Amino acid sequence: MTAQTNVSALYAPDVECLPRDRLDALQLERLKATLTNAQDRVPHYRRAFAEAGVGPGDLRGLADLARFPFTVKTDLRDNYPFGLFAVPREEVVRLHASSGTTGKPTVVGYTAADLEVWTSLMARSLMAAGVRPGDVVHNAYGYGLFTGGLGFHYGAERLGCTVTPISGGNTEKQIALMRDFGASVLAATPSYALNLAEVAERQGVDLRSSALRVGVFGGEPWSEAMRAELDRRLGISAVDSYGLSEIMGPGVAMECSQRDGLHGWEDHFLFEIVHPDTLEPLPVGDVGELVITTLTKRALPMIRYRTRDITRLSDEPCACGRTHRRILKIAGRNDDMLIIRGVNIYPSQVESVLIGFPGIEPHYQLVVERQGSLDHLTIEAEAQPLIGDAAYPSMAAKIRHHVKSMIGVSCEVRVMKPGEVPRSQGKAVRVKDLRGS
Ligand code: DLL
Repeated sequence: MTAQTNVSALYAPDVECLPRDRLDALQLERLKATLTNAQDRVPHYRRAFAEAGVGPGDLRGLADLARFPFTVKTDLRDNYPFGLFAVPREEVVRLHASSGTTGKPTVVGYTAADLEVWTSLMARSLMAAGVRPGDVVHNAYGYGLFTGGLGFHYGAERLGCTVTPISGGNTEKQIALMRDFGASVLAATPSYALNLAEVAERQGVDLRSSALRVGVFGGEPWSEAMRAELDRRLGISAVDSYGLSEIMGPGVAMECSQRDGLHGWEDHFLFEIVHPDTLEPLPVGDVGELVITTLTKRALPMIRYRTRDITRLSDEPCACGRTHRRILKIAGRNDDMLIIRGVNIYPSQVESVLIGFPGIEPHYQLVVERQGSLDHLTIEAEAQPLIGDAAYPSMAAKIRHHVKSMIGVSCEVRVMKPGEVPRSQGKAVRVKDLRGS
């Protein structure tokens, strides 16, 4: 790709290519305003800052942010529903929420100005991913309280695309509409994209020879092996998209067409990596927990929000010309990490082993049980349709061996019949945790 075509692919060239020192200066200015606003308008932050003995006046450089307290998911729950809002409820024009498996949902709010920023960041992100004005975007992210559907919807409209607001589910019908409308972009969780690929193949529809060109996938961890699988089965370039509702929704970070890490939009967010146990800030390049501070959010400013997502940052120059640091592919959430006989593993590592394994489909679940004082892992992996069940035991043994040698963990493997592993309609459930039952 020439420099010229790279430059023309930028949505906001001035900001996306801002030199590091100017990005730092912009962050510092916005951070000061955010901390002051949070202290003045949100009792929770006032209290937390006082307890830590810090205030906005202590911020001389970006490194001083480390003196401020973290915000965690329970802070949102404890202040349910609107207690962390920094504006009167009447100024909040949109609410979203994450369902949460236990207890109260996490509620987030947006002013009209917040929605404007979100929309333009989504348009910027889509452009970075290779989407162009005029594309037909099949948006299979869930619409509703989940931020995926509406986030992509408004961003794609802003960019000048034609959007099909299909949401998740009704998969057979989705294939027909993709074909009839000439969808060139698929926006979905990677697990639902796989479900769509499978249903299309079953219907005899070859999406590889359709107009489909780009897949914008996120909302859950997925491996490079899954990327290669989706590229191949859908005939697309699959690009990673990261975000979380507490910070905004999708549009926090997006891969460019280099597909080598996600540019985090540093004019609106400040990214840190901290040690997951000591919570000490780590230098760029080290692996740890991603912590995000919002720099422009009005309704719900977030100071040092602990995402629980494990990754690392890269400030290596990117061939696309964008200067915003990259967040490398997220291995998984701290909470999803399993410790099996002392070995830490994420579902996405198992995914990497299973995808491409002879006779196995890329559908899987991990079952965790307690046996005595130890956690025991069973991998449920699905056989391809033409494999007779007589072959299942030897396939299971081979997978077990592979998992042991690639990840270093001993587990049981159950080969399941075609269709037995539940298909994703949105975010896939990768772990069945039977330890509490
Ligand atoms: O999943 C927002 C989103 C929608 C992002 C659509 C991208 C596309 P939540 O429901 O609040 O928001 O879930 C956020 O999902 O902390 C990660 O653990 C995980 N996650 C999101 N994107 C990725 C990704 C949306 N690309 C939580 N890779 C985050 C790995 C991801 N994990």
